[in-house]
Amino acid sequence: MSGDGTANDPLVIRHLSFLGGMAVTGGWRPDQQLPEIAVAGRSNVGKSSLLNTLVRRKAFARVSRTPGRTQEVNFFEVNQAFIIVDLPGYGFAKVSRDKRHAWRGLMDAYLRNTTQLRGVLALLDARREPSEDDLDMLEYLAEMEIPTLVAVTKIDKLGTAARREALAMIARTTGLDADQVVASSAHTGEGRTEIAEAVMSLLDAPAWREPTP
Ligand SMILES: Nc1nc2c(ncn2[C@@H]2O[C@H](COP(=O)(O)OP(=O)(O)O)[C@@H](O)[C@H]2O)c(=O)[nH]1
Ligand SMILES: [Mg+2]
Repeated sequence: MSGDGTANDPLVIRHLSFLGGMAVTGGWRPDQQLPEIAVAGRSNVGKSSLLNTLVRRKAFARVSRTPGRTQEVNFFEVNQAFIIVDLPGYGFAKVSRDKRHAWRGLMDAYLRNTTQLRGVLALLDARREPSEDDLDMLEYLAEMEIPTLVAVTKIDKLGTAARREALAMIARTTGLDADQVVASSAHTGEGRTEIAEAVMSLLDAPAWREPTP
């Protein structure tokens, strides 16, 4: 069951709007004082696709044909109740070293400016061994003590045996328990219900930190 009906859907979408993007560090962020969930992962991991699955729209967040280009933090309001923060993808091989480190800067800028963050959905690609950037991101989130849910994307690309191996490899490399990692697919909708449930419970948690002056 991938949760296609809305009867047991933990996240029924009634209203969606794109609020805007923050392109430069210290830049704009929305006025809305709504709880936020941020989504992070390397460029091309399937972040936009998973966001679309989560909000049940085909093309709400743009699925990119030119990976590594957008270096923006984008804000989407859901049901006038919370905000999904689409963080820039990192680790695209063809961008310069400077740009590779821009992720950290944007993440820091976002964190400095939010008092609303409840948690991060961190994505890893099922077909790849977690990169140094992936591990850096997870370590960074752990150091900052930000509640984090890890989801593995594109699981539909693997057969039963490969899937088991991939999930074990990812658990081993990241040091996470296998049951802390949600297998997901934007194509089949697998994992959508579990991720939506986790998002809803993160939203109920207290803010990750008090505002800094
Ligand atoms: N098979 C499969 N392909 C996917 C999935 N999610 C994303 N993709 C493909 O991966 C590429 C990058 O997706 P996108 O959502 O733009 O990744 P982003 O750069 O992380 O936002 C696109 O060609 C998608 O069609 C998935 O769950 N299964
Ligand atoms: Mg994207």
